Amino acid sequence: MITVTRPYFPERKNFDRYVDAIFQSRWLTNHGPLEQELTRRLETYLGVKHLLLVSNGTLALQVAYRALGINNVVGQREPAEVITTPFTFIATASSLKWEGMQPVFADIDPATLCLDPAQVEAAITPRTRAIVPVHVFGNACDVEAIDALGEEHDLKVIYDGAHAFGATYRGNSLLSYGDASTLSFHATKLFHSIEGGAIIFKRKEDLERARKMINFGITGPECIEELGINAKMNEFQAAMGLCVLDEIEGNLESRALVWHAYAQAFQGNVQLQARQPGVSLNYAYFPIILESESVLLEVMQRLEREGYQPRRYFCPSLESLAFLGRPAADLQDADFQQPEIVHSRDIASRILCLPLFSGLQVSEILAAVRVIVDRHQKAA
Ligand code: T4K
Repeated sequence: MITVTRPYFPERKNFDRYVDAIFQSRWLTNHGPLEQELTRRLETYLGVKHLLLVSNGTLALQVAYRALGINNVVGQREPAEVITTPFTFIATASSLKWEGMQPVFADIDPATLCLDPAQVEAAITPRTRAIVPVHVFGNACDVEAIDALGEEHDLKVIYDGAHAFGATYRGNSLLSYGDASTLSFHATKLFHSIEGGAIIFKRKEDLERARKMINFGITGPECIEELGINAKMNEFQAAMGLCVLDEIEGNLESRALVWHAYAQAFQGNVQLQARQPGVSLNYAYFPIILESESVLLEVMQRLEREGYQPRRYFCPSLESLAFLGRPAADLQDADFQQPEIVHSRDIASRILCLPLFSGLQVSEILAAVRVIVDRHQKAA
């Protein structure tokens, strides 16, 4: 079965070299030498400063919220509100709820699939503390408009850049916008460290606060300065990250071949995500948007018969999940109205991510392309 993704496995010999270094140093975790090397190399590769490695992309979000103080509302009875997108992986919104904040969903732009800044502005209330947009499938959000809203309304902006590894916007790293951006290095991502993640902070003082937080707030043998958690990356994760990074160019080239073959085959046939002008391609995902959910279900069934397992990233649209909603008592609050979500619901019902990973041969996707294009021509 050709699944939607397959983890990248680097050269075994290269991995063994890093593992030998771990056995020699006798250092396994807590800011070891490989974690430090990976930090430096990622800052250079991504063209960013103030990067902090953490144990996964969900903790990257949670630690970023805390380091920026958005969950900490003194003298306020209701939880802080944070505006985010309903069209994303569950972790973007569940991490907010988990940290005691209330996700408020604003609708997406139906072409780029990223948060619509006008909808964000309409959702701002006196209780709003932050905006958490997602560069979904590696596309850039409207970062200028969103950063301007953050400044104008004194809101922190944390971009969930889990899909945006290596993406640039107008020549600079897409991860350099907002107060912070987060990354996921999960095994299924184009760059991975088995599990892992990173936060890129705008300000050095936020990085330093977060660095303490991910090691229980400990700053010395008898010194615990503040509340913290364990979110450190260990040396085996860093070793995998280093050898995946050693081979990143070949990985990207291989993904690019498949990505462009899909793009060429579907151009003018099937609706594709509109790229934000100025954003580079990182070949992270290949989503297609079908005419309706029933067409999507039929296409999925036929693809499965041909040996493909695409995925409905991201379905359902998250505003539909009751456990992310406001507590019942709050619902009577006249101040609050969950903005109406139209586009995210619609897109979530008919979007499908096709198989895309390094090593997948263009010839292996042809049957999938045929199934989809045939179905489209039948419908037209
Ligand atoms: N924000 C956003 C926007 C995100 O997309 C994510 C994660 C996060 C935050 C949180 O970051 P992390 O805390 O995860 O670092 C996968 C990933 O688990 C998840 O990291 C990712 N987003 C999400 C988009 O995709 P699932 O539920 O689709 O994973 P799973 O296990 O079904 O794997 C997908 C396919 O990959 C399978 O069909 C087979 C293949 N696979 C997977 C694994 C783990 C393999 O062949 N081998 C493997 O070892 O969530």
